[in-house]
Amino acid sequence: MPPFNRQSKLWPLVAFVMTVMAACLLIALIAVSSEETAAPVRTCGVGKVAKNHKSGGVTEDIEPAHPGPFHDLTSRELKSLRLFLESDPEINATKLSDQSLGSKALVESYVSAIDLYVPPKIDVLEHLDLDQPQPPREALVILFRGDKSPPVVEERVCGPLPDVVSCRMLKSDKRRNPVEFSVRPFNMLEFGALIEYLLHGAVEDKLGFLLRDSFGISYANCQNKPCLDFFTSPVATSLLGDIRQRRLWVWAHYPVEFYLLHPVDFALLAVLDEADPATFRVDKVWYAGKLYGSMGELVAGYNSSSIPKIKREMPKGGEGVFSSIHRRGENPSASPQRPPTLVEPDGKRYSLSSRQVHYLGWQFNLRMSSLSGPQLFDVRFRGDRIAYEISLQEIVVTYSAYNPMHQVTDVADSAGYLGMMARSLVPGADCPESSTFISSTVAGQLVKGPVRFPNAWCLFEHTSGLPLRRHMGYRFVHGSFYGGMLDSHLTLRTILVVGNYDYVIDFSFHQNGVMDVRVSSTGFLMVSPFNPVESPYGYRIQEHILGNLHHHLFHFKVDMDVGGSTKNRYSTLDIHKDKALLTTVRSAFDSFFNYLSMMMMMIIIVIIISQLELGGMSKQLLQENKNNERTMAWARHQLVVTTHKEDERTSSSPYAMFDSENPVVDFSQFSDDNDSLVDKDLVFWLSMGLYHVPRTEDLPLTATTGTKLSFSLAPFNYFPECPSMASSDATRMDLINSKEPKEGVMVERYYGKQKDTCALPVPTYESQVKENPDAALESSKFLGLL
Ligand SMILES: [Cu+2]
Repeated sequence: MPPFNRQSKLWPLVAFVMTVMAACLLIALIAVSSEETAAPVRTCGVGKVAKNHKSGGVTEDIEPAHPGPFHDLTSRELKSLRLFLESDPEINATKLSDQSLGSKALVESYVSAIDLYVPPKIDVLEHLDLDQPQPPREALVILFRGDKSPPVVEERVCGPLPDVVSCRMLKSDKRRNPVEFSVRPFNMLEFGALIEYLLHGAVEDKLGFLLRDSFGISYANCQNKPCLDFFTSPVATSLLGDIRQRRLWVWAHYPVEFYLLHPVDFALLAVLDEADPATFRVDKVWYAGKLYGSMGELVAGYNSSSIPKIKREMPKGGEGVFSSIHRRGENPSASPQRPPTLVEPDGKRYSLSSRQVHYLGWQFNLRMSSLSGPQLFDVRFRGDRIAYEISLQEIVVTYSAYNPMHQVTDVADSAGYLGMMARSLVPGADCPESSTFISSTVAGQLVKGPVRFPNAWCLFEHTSGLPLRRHMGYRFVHGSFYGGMLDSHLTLRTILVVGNYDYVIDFSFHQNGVMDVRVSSTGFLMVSPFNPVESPYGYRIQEHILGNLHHHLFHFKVDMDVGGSTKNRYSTLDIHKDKALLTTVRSAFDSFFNYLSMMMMMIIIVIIISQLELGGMSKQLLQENKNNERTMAWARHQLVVTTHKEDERTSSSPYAMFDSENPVVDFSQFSDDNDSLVDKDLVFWLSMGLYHVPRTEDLPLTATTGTKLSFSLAPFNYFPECPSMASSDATRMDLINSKEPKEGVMVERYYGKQKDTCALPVPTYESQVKENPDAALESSKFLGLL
């Protein structure tokens, strides 16, 4: 067969193979080009961002050039104020670059804290409601005047911001100014001096050998190992009988995570009456369950072996110790999976701009008071103002114990400047990853210039998984139908870390016009060294420690302006077996709402009506007007109603930790004038509390389950029907044909039939932390502000 013929017979085969290859190439080409042109899957929560939402749902960190009346002080304002304070000859604040811990620390003029001084309400309302110019912005400055004789604490109002021209002394009928130096808030300057002069000085000199003998460790000379840690319990001036005295119990703890769960049975009572740290001295000493009049007395007894002694070894730290919070134990999940997460399939339904939030009919302004923590202003629903101000006032914990340190421990946490304790909320742990994180900017003694804490707040929309409302009509005779919706709502959260405890504070806004304020407690317990004599005061929860019974108390201010009106009435609805009696409360004395006795009463704020629901009842057990109780007079009642007064801005002060001999703010005076409450601008002062009996399950951390306290503001005959009826979140079901039920059911989703998908956002927190570790944990910079 000639080659030609063979080739001619091969041609059809070659042609076929070529055709197949060409077809394959074409298909591949089409596939590649369609991959290039197909729309990528949208990331959940991104893409359809609500109007004015400038942050893209990650962080809100823009400081406006012209901040509104409630906006926190901006970096620019803080910087220019600082310069004024340093250059003003009367104030002469120590320059930031000159600041040091130790010897000079307390004898100069120090800026302890700076906060926005919110303008008077009347001026703000004229601005908001009557289009008047915005009142000038001013700052409240707390100055430690160690340079004065006698040293004092001054509160000054400085303004106008940003170009300050004067700092006047704050004048108020309800609080004195200046304030005794002895009742000043805690501060790192003092702690630095305490360490230098007492712990590393006199205590190490006299008791170093005893501490090493007894506990294997002392406060100093620890040979490159950690030394004893310390914690302080203030002794209130009412217990001392002299407001000029300042005493701290300084307890010793092993330096093991977490140190407060490792107390050793040793403490000293430090005398810090004078500003000059060279005068600091030790008064009494507690050792092995006994109190000694001086360090010398203890040493003499120890050397002669005439007193009980202790012999303990330093506990091994690391992941295995009971007090660490590394994961441990058998994982109930054989193969770990991620927990459920939140997605916002169509983007965010809220917006945030210049600290003002809008969400499905709600509107409010948020701010973080450096001194007292979270505050909301001008809270509105459907355009109507409900409250002018909702703010945390104070957090108190009172302890009981046999040992003198815990016995006197009645902690008023605003001495730690509550707002400065809100930092570093963690996405996916403290807040949903979909949250918008909001920064706070604060200034203090030990930092050069304003400090920005990036994640001081988080804002997120979520569902509790609970229906807000629903009904399923099953029966033909009454009609078969269904209507309901999940309770999707917006929550603004901050977490205040006050020493050992972490307080989670949530403000939630529901679609039916109800707003909740909730406090949950978590964190570490503060415990005592175990001793059988402590048994009436708590339970032994580990070999060496006893968890002391204590009482958490929280105080809130709610300045209600229902329907935008500053003329409100307060009524109670007394519920009997067969009737409910509405009573208008006419005076402040009559407004005292006490624990337990009136459980069946509702509180109603009349004119255009709103309802206040109280939760978290617990009676303050301290004896009235005795010892520390005087400084927390707000805790005597669950509710007190007064009329709005600029002189009664806060129910507590940063001095409350020490000032019970003569409280700087005495809340009991707020109702002394027994104001008429009829058609007046009413302020509701609410206290909530929780007894905490520590148990082994509080180790290593107290959980938030069972520790939540809350109050709600709800419309009451305000709207003709439930406002959530307008929500497109609802689902309705009907029979397709009510006469022929077998034809089936029709499901209506009011938000439409959307079938698109979105992809989970890629977590970015780890890379943010890599970029700026100090945003999460202090790692390269000291950000201590106190
Ligand atoms: Cu507790």
